[in-house]
Amino acid sequence: MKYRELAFRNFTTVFTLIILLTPKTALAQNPLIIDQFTADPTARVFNGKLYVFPSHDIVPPKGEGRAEWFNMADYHVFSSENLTDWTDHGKILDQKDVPWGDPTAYSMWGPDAVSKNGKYYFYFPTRIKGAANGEKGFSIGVAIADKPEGPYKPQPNHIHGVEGIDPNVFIDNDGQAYLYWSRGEIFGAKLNDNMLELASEIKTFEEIPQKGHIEGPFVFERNGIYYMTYPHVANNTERIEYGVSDNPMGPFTHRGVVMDESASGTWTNHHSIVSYKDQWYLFYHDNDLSPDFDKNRSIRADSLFFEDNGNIKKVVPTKRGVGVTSSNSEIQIDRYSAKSNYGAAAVFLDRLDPFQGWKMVINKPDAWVRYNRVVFGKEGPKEVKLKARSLTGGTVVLKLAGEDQKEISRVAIQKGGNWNVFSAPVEKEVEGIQDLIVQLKEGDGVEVDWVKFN
Ligand code: FUB
Repeated sequence: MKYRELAFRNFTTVFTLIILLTPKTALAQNPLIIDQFTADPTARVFNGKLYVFPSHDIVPPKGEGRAEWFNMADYHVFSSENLTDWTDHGKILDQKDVPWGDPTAYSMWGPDAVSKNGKYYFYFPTRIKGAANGEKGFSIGVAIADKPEGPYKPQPNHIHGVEGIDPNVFIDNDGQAYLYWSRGEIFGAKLNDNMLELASEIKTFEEIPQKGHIEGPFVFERNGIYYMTYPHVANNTERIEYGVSDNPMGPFTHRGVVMDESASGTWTNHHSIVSYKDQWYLFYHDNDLSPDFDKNRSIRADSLFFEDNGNIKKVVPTKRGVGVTSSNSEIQIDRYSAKSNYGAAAVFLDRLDPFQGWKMVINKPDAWVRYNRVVFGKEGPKEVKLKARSLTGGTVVLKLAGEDQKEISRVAIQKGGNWNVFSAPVEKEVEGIQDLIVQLKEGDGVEVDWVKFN
């Protein structure tokens, strides 16, 4: 092989490796991740950053996995400092690398991760080698790392005595760790200091509803109250409920519902609750990127608030999600905070490729969409750009929400079938954090992919 050819080959190999190994960053509203399916998110704060450990729904290779069911072969971890920019740190564990697990099970279900004594412990369920289908064949394993992003090394064996799925580890203020999991009911036990073995009898939380499927426990503490939260099918599909106690091992008294059944009809929900930079959040999932098949899910986050007596206020799912959005980024108004109840809808850019995301279709005069928490710099924007298209042409007005709904710009969208970027000057001073309104003023309809200020 000639020197130049060899040099080129080496260059492309190194370049490909760099691309593969560089963590991918993306901007997000809800769902948080749109280039792959994700479910069962456990959010944890490590070293001042928020990490999310979800499971990873996939469509398995032909002839593998289980048709019309959950299929998961590995786990990724994601992190964010501002809850807007998310980094995918890549794969942290594969079913093929679990010594005790069935490498063909596609059953890497809801995980958790905690930190103790400078190490990171990743808890995950999977089917034991040689076990039959069903939750009975599952156990929970641990993989250990020096950093939240891994690499994680799985232990040779699963945790002795544990049969089931959906591990959750809670470490109390005195350092004692507890493991909770489910298998039709919710179970819990103390963990040894090494975080790898049970250190007490297994308790079944019988006070938690016995009727209707129950799974996915998540325990946390706030102001001396221990909260046991869990998805439960009280009616048709899972909703997130909770009980409280003065002891991490219960008994828990039922207090209410954290999140109602999903409007989309997605049968599962699975969540975690975390406090980050003085705000509480609920991480959960729905089927945003797969409206016709609810076993390909997508993780979401919304703010969570407490009543003065410690009760959790019900969380209403939003598309807007959490975090602020820079006015200089492509503002995805299809992830709106609110919209008129006529003439405005978010639809996929390409129905055959949901990973491309959504567009906003506004097709009635005065129909509008509001996108909250856009951050403008001190200088203020001079120009606004819209990626849009319109078969008939139209005028889009941009306003700031507030009492006088100040109009800041008018953008003419020329008639034509192709996507184009249209711009117009911003006529008013704009600074600080603003809620933006995008409204159709003239024309029969426009489609907007994003809005951006310069
Ligand atoms: O993701 C597979 C299973 O679906 C989880 O383990 C359950 O909690 C439910 O979300």
